[in-house]
Amino acid sequence: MKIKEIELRHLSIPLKEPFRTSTEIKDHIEHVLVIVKNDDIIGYGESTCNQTPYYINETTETAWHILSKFIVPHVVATNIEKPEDLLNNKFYKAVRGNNFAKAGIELAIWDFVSKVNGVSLSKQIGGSKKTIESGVSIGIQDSVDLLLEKIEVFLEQGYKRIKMKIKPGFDYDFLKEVRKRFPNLPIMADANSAFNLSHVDLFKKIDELNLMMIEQPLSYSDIFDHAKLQKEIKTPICLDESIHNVEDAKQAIELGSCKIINIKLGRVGGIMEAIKIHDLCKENDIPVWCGGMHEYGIGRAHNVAINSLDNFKLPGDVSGSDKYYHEDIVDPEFIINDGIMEVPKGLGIGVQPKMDLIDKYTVKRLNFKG
Ligand code: OSB
Ligand code: MG
Repeated sequence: MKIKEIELRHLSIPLKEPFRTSTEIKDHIEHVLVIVKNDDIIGYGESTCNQTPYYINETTETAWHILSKFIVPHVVATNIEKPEDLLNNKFYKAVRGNNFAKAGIELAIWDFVSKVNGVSLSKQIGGSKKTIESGVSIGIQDSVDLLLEKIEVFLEQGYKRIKMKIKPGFDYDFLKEVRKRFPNLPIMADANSAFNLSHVDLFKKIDELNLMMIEQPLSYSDIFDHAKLQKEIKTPICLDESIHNVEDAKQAIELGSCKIINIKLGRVGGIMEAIKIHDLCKENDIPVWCGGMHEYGIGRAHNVAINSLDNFKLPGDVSGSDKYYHEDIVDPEFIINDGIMEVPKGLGIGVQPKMDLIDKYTVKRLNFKG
């Protein structure tokens, strides 16, 4: 299948509410859409790194730079029968790191190839689940009362697992109040690397609260110290920022750095690497779950598809479109019923991009023709 045209779009969409983590506060999300076309078929991908380098070193602008200068010009007009053909493209392969940029086009190719094959993306990648369990990630709030109020609202909407962001000073006391109010709720905490090994005693105290897991407590680049921390505490550690590929996952598992892994398609460079990590974790009895980057509907559709693999045993940060945006760029939007989301059955990503909304939120576009 010859690709005839690839289009890049830089979008900027306001969030319904600002989102605060240990590293930043965001009120809108900028992602790059990658649209791969021939005469009959269009594949859609989303580079989901955000506009700031405070979660990972990539940004929307670096993804744009890498895609527009080093990848897209060398992929347009090539033959792609399967995603491996992209991964074996020598220009694509030569780019080191920049996983979120590379994932943008990898995901578009997966959608494209599934549509060529006449199947859903979930089916194309070997997914077996028809529905997935959905959790919700809540940013840092100004007070315990506000946090409890937020949680109530999401529980009323049917979400069954709550993740709250933590940072030094917004940690044990807040978690304790949430646990007191909701004795049986599956609760997890995400530190986005805000702590270090001097905080071991704090984590031992957090052990009392029976959390499902604590996500990325230590440095964004660390695997070693997490192993030391995991030996000291009962709460399972889940790695997010430090896992970029299957080799990182292998080291983390062998060292005992975590008991759970968060897979984000962008962070690991796309679906192919995500499947490798999923399979390795399955062999090692490490459950995985799908993390989120405040995706628009296109990125969300890819998340739902990967979530349909069987070792995605824990609810992911794949919430309904209305948790994030006033209007999403796909039809239908993603919705949650009693904490459950359906895996689309249509071809490819299974949802239809709304070009009028995509135009409305586009700040920059570039077309490459073969
Ligand atoms: O650490 O999981 C994270 C959003 C942006 C960057 C990093 C993270 C997050 C979230 C949001 O937690 C999850 C979501 O998309 O709902
Ligand atoms: Mg995280």
